[in-house]
Amino acid sequence: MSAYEVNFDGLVGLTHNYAGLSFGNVASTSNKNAVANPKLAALQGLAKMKNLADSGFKQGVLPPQERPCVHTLRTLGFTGTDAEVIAQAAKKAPQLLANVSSASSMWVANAATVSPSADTADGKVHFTVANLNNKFHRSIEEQTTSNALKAIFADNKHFAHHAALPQQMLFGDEGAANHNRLCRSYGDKGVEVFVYGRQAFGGQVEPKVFPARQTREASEAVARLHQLDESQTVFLQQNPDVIDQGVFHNDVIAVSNGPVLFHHQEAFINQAPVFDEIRRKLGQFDCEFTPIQVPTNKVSVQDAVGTYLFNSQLLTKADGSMVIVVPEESRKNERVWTYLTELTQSGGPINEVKVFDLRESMCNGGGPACLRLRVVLTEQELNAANPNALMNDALYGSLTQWVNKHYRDRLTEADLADPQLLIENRTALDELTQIMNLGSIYPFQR
Ligand code: SUG
Repeated sequence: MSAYEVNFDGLVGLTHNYAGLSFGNVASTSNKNAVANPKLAALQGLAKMKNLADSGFKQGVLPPQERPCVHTLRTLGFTGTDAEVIAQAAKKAPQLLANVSSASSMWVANAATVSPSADTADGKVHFTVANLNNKFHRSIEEQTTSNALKAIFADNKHFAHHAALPQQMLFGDEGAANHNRLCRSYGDKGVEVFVYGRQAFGGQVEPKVFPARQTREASEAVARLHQLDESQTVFLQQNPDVIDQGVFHNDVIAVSNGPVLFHHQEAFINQAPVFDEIRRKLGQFDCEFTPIQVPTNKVSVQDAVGTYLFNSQLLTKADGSMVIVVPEESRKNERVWTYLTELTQSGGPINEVKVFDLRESMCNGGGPACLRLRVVLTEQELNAANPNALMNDALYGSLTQWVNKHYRDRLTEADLADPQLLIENRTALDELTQIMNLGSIYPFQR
């Protein structure tokens, strides 16, 4: 059956700021205390969505979350009015206030893992919300993420929603950022490649400096929940040495599309036998596995982390060839740009580069691929999804107007203590749920 890959991008929230919350994510820690521009961040994201929609790709939007999350502060013992809760947290636990104020839900590659209906035993599209257990500021995203996904993919005839895995290190799950699907074309059965950073029950090698966020145990649980057949599932370990160099998710060093796996030479361990397994499993669907390996002598791991070459989107164009969507940082690095020029002229499947300025998100470690969640949908499934979450001229117009009306153009960590920020958030999000016809998805609306 024919199907589309719909990229749902996270809309950047009103509290986008640089609090240095993500140990192991070099951009996040090195930009701690920089001044953020939430309005620019949201407009940069919207410009990418609009450009890709205009180029003929199916594009969706996922809403931001209520921040600061007063609800979480209350569960941690802060009391009084909302303004009092924020004031107390700002005074007694400013780090906590920064955590519950992060706009990190914009990186929706971490929102959930999604398996298309072609792969699942019951023929439904399966979603498992990520628990994001490794970072407190991200672990509080799951409930609203679940509400938003259910508001967009509501029809249980087509869509199956699973709650996040237990909030425990053993089941550390970071969603689609560590999940790749290989297939001949989107509607065909494919092979789902789950990449993990550590095996909790395992004794395998682990990173020494930075945490491995995704466990094999979590990936296996998601594969079971999604009713994936073993003959269509592969588990591959990320190289712990690259995690220690700042590759905190697999999507910082590899990206897939159709039969192509574009990856760095050092991305995985035990690569050869697992690639053979992928080749064999794809073979059953008449699909030829097409890895494109980037050698270290052309692009170092450091270049990959600094430019987000692999945090790119690979999109299939109408004629079957692919475009690679990279951030401006990839153009600025001579080695990476030379590589990209060679790649697109090599006669291989990728023959065009698109460059976007996503600087505000990049400074927190979020490139083009972090900002999007891939959802493969048949025509029928697409028709069943909430149309107000699909990008077009009208939605782009309403959302840019909405951003210009509500967002600040300057935000520092000190500003998070301003009780007005919460009011601005709630006013804006209330309006957004109407624009996108989402119903009541936020704690303040329930
Ligand atoms: O989880 N940064 C995010 C970036 C996520 C990128 N996602 C993917 N690669 N798929 C993270 O580390 C930084 C927040 C701060 O420091 O203020 C942050 O959460």
